[in-house]
Amino acid sequence: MPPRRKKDQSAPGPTSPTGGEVRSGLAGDVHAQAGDYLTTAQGLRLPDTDHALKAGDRGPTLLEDFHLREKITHFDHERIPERVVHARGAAAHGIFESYGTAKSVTKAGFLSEKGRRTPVFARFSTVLGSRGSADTVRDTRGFAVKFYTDEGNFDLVGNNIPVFFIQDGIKFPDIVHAAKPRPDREIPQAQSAHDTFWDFVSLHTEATHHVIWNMSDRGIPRSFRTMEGFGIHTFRLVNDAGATSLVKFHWKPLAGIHSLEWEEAQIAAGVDPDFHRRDMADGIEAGAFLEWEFGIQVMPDDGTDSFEGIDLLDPTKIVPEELAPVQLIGKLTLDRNPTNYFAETEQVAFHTGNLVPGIEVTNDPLMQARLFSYLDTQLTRLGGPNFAQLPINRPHVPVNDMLRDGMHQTAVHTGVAPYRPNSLDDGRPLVATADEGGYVQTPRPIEGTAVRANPTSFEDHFTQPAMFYRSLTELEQGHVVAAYTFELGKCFEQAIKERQLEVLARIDSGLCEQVATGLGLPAPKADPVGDVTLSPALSQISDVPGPIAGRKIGVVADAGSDLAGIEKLRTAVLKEGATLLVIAPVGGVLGRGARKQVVDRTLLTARSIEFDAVVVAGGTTPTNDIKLVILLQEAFRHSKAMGAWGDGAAILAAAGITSDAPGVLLGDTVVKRFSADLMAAVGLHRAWDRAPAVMASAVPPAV
Ligand code: HDE
Repeated sequence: MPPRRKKDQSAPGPTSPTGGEVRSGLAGDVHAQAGDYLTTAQGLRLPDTDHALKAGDRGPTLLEDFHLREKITHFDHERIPERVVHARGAAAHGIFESYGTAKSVTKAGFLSEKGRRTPVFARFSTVLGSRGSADTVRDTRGFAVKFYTDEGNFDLVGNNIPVFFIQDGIKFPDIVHAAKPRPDREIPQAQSAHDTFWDFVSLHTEATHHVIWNMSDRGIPRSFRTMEGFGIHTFRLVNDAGATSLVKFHWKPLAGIHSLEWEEAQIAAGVDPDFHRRDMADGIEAGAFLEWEFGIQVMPDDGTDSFEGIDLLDPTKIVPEELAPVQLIGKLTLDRNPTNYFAETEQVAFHTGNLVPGIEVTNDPLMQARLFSYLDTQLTRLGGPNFAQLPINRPHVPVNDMLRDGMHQTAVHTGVAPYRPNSLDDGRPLVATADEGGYVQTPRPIEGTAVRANPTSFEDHFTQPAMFYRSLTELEQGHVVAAYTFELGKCFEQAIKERQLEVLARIDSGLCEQVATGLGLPAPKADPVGDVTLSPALSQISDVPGPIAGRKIGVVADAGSDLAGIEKLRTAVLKEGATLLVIAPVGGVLGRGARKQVVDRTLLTARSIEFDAVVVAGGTTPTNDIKLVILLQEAFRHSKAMGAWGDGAAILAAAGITSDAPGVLLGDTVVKRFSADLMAAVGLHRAWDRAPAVMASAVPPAV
């Protein structure tokens, strides 16, 4: 008898078309890994997969070994081309629940019906790096969501930055070639701190707005769960009565918007290149799901394609939230990890042209080019035109598309008349009117002369970057200055640095002067943008503590520590959906019985970047282990909440951390108050009052 296979532990999946339970949770892979015996791809049972067939045990390998050849040939072709951009990504399944509040503007059922739940798959990515690059590099993040609605798939393929580098899709290969590694040496990987990037963006100044967002804290998010998301382009929504509105889509993270410190991002890139994907996967596994509210800014569709002087077809412009508030229309919860990275995260194919009735496109020239690109790219990446049949890409509604044959056709189509009109298949498939769910574009007048040109309203490249910069707090502005100074400091060509300083001079003279000082160059004179109306919503620092679900608190301890105190703190932390990790000099278990504490990290395996707060337990024996000093000092330098109870304070003090610094909490014991203060401090993300002193040493002084 063969050994019994363990029952699959993954979440119960849907039922396959043939009625069987689908083991991986994806529809349609009923034949994968079925049966108990190892077989060839043809189903032949195999007696051995450890030895090739040889002429004698020392002899040459025989060509007739069809198992060896099949195994190696398949292995040789395991990789598919990675995405040209957004190659590095991680994804999760979830549910979108509609609040029903969008009913007045769209007839799309998944948005308009209160309480309707729609399955989704969301993939987050960096843009520049290859598949194996680090998560925490300074870059834009992709935020792509596939909604499997009951009217077909809708894909919102957005980013965590609300504007884009270019106004016209024809420039996309240029910006990507400039930002990718230099073609001669293929360096640097996954970053914009190099000559070709700054060469291009300093010449192509429509990139200025996107670049300043990249140089801000938005370029180094703390985690996927703390990122905002944006559809960027203006979409046209259509309601039941056929009335249209122009909208911009927003994702608002319930965990708040938080970013890394630049030094943290750099450390994480080496210490834990999987920092973001690990946070998402571990969080989901621990029940700390990722959550966003979905919102729309609604602008009248009055034929001008503009609003309050802002050209809504220009993807380098935002509509400030103070002018058009974000109205919340639903909630996204990511609550299930993929079962197989390749089958789901790698093979998912997003397409901006995957639309449903009630959601239409506009004439934004960037959006128009995307409508071509996403279908086209899958032909190479997924090896032919049948990628919509892959389980992760299949809509959850019946498909009857008259598309036939092609590479990797997996459907066994019936009927003889995949054409319309026909009589041989009884005239089927039928076409649907709008009332029957057919996607009927709202008629819109199109006229004009064929020209290669932008409207003049696209010409202002500096007002909104100035609005962005001046709406940030001083601390956030300091980060922007530091980022430009770092990136341009990594360039070799003097002319490129000087030209970019001229761009900065047109945004804001203070910004330009500080970066110039850091580079040791004279600040050019230019006419910067004059007074602008600020948009406070652009700053991500808040003085109201947010939820801490999914965050991590590290507690330094050893066998002599107050283990009962640790347990009390753990109980309080778990109640908020956060995690407590014990850090000790060596691994194993501290204490015994009810008070025992398992060591989660040793001083060798712990690094400050993993923790949102670091606390020293009372009773811990002082040590002069340099790794502990580095851990505490880094957490302090990165303005994280810190604390100690009892004589644990002496260990903090030995690392130069005393209670007079903001955000350092000391208590006699772990009483309720200590835990509550600690969690409120984590909810603020950082001890912001401590940050200026730390920044002062990192940023060139204002001139
Ligand atoms: Fe993309 N983009 N893009 N892009 N994009 C791709 O599609 C492209 C643009 C975005 O997780 C590719 O399947 C062109 C804007 C995300 O799988 C490719 C233009 C925005 C993802 C492509 C743009 C995005 C992609 C690469 C200019 C934000 C990852 C592989 C007209 C609103 C989706 C693929 C995922 C992926 C082309 C502009 C976001 C080559 C030509 C603007 C999040 O088709």
